[in-house]
Amino acid sequence: MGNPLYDRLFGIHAGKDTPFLHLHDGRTLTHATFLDMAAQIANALSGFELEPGERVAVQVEKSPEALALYAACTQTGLIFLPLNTGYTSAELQYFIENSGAKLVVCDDAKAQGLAPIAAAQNARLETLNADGTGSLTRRAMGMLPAFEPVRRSEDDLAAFLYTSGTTGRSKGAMLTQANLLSNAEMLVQQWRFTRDDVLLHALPIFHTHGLFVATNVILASGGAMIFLPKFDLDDMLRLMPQATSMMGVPTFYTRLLGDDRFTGDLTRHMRLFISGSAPLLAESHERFEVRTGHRILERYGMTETNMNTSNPYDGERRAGTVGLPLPGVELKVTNPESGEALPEGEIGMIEVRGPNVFQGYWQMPEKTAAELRQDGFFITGDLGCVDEDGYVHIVGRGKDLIISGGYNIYPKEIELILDDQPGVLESAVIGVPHPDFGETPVGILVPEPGQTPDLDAILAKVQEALARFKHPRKLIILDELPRNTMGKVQKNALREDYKGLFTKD
Ligand code: MLC
Ligand code: AMP
Repeated sequence: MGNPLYDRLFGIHAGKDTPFLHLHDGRTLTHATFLDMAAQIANALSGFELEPGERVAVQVEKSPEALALYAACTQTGLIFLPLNTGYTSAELQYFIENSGAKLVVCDDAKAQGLAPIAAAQNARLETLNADGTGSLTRRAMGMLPAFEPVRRSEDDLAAFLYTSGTTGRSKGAMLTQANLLSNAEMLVQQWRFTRDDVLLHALPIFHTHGLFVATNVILASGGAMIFLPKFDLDDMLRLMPQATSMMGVPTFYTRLLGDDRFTGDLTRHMRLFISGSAPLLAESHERFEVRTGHRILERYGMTETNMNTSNPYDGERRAGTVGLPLPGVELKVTNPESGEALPEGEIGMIEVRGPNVFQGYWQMPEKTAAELRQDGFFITGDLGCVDEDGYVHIVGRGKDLIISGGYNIYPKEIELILDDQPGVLESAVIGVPHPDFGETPVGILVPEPGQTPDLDAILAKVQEALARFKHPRKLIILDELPRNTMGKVQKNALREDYKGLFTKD
């Protein structure tokens, strides 16, 4: 039985002196060196007396060691729970408590703030910094560079990823080894990844896109990554000629297109550009082709399902669509009220089923039941239709979600804080178009009678509670919120009124 996720992503590279990670500082780590590092960390983890299936909450900067920690969790049967590096202590407290993590790994700079939270949970705290130093790697250094993977099956849980919800509370999506493996191996085929590929990797590794799509696909194919700490335009332009492929959120593409130094010459060595996590404007798609001669391949996925649809590698890559359901993934469009399947071409709720679909939300049976049907179909919350050629179009969201630069923001989480502030009667947070991030949150406040809320003090409160990317870029005071006859706030009307705040039209 072995440990399928470890064996098929990592173990297959044992002893190979082939390049795996090309680093920002010019160093290259081979597969063998990386696996040695992972085994040393696995040996350190096994000294912590954790049982397979326990959660390891990880909030660390992107580094080879951070990736080796993912491999080590797989090897030791621990559940990897990566967290956005922007989260505040208040946000982290929830994730650590909710997941019941027994090991927390963070940057030295965050250790003091997290120590009481970890202690309250009886969790061990170790550190890992951006440069690979920290208590975890100090322990690992003296360990043997070999570790016999703990036996696991494809049905065992491998990772939790937290995803926010319409009620404001995040939910831990439980993903099995099979969820991750089936998607990664199928994408290698679909997108034709081979050991000759070099992926320009500038995404964070705490989300589906950077970890389970980009990294797992490269691991499964035996290729290499140019592994950058973050998206930096100068680095991207400098290193692109050494890559064969890139995966990015739409902001990557608009930033590249916004720079005159980005020319077709730089992309001559590239065979594939992939976009996802947020809608790519058809205009960006077309401008990119004019500039480089490459047609971006757009795909659609989510935390709970990994990848669901993709434009074809060979066939037509259709701008403004997310392509066709991937092999093994069933997709239907249903009436959001009745759940009945709709005829071809009609707009409704997108539902998906397949080996990629998660197991449910950790310890939230009601939320799981509300979104994951008994028959295995997951109700995505995305509205769309399927055209006569089978291409899926996403036309909107049934869920009240804002996507800023590929990060999801649920308005409720911000509204709960705004509503609590002195002088505020109620609030509504909406997403408006933004030239760089695609969308950005704006907060509309209704004051209590006779009050004038202090906007600076309110922003300071939001900053204390929430990660930077969730902060409203603007707060606006209105006498009242537009409501329909049922009394429901008409966010569409607000979005219409403020759509030009950050764009010319
Ligand atoms: C950073 N900031 C953001 C932001 N990223 N604000 C809003 N939205 C974002 N996405 C903050 C910074 O903290 C900074 O704060 C300010 O905004 C401007 O920063 P910047 O230097 O312009 O941002 P940068 O660091 O360059 O990051 C932008 C980005 C990054 C787009 C490159 O956010 C990114 O890599 N996004 C990818 C997200 C991703 O991987 N999503 C996949 C989810 S999985 P200050 O204080 O300086 O103003 C998923 C499923 C699927 O969705 O289908 O893939
Ligand atoms: P997350 O919960 O962070 O995984 O985000 C998943 C959501 O991102 C999906 O439900 C969609 O709303 C959105 N998304 C992902 N890829 C695309 C895409 N190519 N086009 C439009 N929306 C997308």
